Amino acid sequence: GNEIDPDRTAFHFQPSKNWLNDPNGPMYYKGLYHLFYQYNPVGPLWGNITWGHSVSTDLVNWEALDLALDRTDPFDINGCWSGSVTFVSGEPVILYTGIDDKHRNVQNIAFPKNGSDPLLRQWVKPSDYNPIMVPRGDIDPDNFRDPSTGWFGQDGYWRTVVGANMKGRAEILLYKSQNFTNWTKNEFPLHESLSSGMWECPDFFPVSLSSRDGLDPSVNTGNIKHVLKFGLMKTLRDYYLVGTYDEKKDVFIPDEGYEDDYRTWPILDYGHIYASKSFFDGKKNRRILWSWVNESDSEADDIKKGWSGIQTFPRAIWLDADGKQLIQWPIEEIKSLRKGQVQLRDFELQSGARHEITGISTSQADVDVEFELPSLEGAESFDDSFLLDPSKLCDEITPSDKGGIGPFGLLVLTSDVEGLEEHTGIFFKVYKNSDKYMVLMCSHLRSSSRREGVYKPTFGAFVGVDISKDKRISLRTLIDHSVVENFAAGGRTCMTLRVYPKHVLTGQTSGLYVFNLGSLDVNIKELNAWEMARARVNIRNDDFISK
Ligand code: DQQ
Repeated sequence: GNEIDPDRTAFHFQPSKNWLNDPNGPMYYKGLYHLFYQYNPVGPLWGNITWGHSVSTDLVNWEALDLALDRTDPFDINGCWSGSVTFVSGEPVILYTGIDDKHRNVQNIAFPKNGSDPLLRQWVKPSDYNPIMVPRGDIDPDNFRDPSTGWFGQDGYWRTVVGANMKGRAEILLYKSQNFTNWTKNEFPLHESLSSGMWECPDFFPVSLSSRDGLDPSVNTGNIKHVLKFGLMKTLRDYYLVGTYDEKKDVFIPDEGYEDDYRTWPILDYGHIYASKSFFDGKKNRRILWSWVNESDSEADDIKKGWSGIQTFPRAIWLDADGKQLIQWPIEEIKSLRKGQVQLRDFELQSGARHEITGISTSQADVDVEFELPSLEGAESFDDSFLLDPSKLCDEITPSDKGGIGPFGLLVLTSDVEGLEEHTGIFFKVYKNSDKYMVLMCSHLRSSSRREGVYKPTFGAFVGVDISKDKRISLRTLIDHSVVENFAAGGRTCMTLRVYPKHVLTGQTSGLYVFNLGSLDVNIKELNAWEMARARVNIRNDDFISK
């Protein structure tokens, strides 16, 4: 019979069926937001990669269009892989990676067939230009991909960067062009690394040091920095470096303290995302980030449900006033989905307490909580070896260990009040390391699901915040059936989780709790939780129904 698919999300972007991976070429054009994405049109596993395409007026509700790019030409016959959009004389142009008839990675260009169609339904890939970049010399033809959004220099040249493996060295290759169709590789890469293996999906953009506003990719004056963001194939995580772009030398110089050791680089999201892509939203002058969230259940499950992969809820991103950290925060449009609300104020969460948040349904929810500590005395210390591996420290925290400050936080997607057999914890613990107080953020997935074949790691991160100032730490959590996005300290540290509760299969509803297992009482300064409405996301008649 027809059964509601319990893992399907209500306000996250996903196609009506089949496989999705990287977000591609997001843009705002003539009153509409566009999102393209890596898409297998014939099945729920990776393969036959094309560009799916959807449009939206508010980044919340989406209408599905036909494929934007398909495998039709010798230069992309084996796949239309990731790429970006650049506005050239006001018109959007796509740069993307094609897997050609010789199975090489090449870069291609595509133009709107009809620029006056705001839906940009059809794209042309002129064979007199394509491919526009081919792997020559030391470039490994299997690892040369993902052209970035272009930017325009004072010298009248366009630039774009492409990730490449050069005999074991990761290079962010820089290409230049006067007309956007004929490209020449620069002698030097924008940046390179020996430590980290192939870099995928490079994203390079300016950020303001004095405002949360986003900047057009070509801005290179004023009180700004540049960010180079990328995915490492080796760890399947996205990292970013903050630094300066020297346009004359065409190189990116990371700020002081940089080492060529990926274990020391900030991670964009310490949970489960990859291949993120940002764009400048000219409508609201902000930079918006999309990230692919892969499934953590088994391939057999994906085949059964007929789909795999979602995008994070769009996040505004900007540089913190400290000039070091990127801040990510769900875009304000999310408020249009909020319905019932519950609130706690100055609520004492005593040592050992667990308190249920009732009055709203919590499998589709937006939760915002601020914890306040009476003191930082009694914070435990940890071994320095955990500094580079916070998830290991998180692994050592168990419910029976009555620590110093924390663990305190949220339990989400819990089953039955008695026993909470299924539950996912997102929590904090405050430590003292040398003379510094450090906030550890953890997420335990070990009890998130009783289903077989689900990947249930522990995630950990040190939150980039100085808690000694106001002794407060905040957590924003978006819960949407099988995804939980977490934003600590106003978006300084993010952790996205996939959770596959089994209890919902028997009609049980999920619970939400605040808890404190530390020996110190914690005050909930304020907690607001909203039930969320279902957005209209690529709906077709057979949607939300499986089997
Ligand atoms: N996914 C695409 C590639 C990219 C990778 C292929 C990252 O272009 O490097 O689907 O997830």
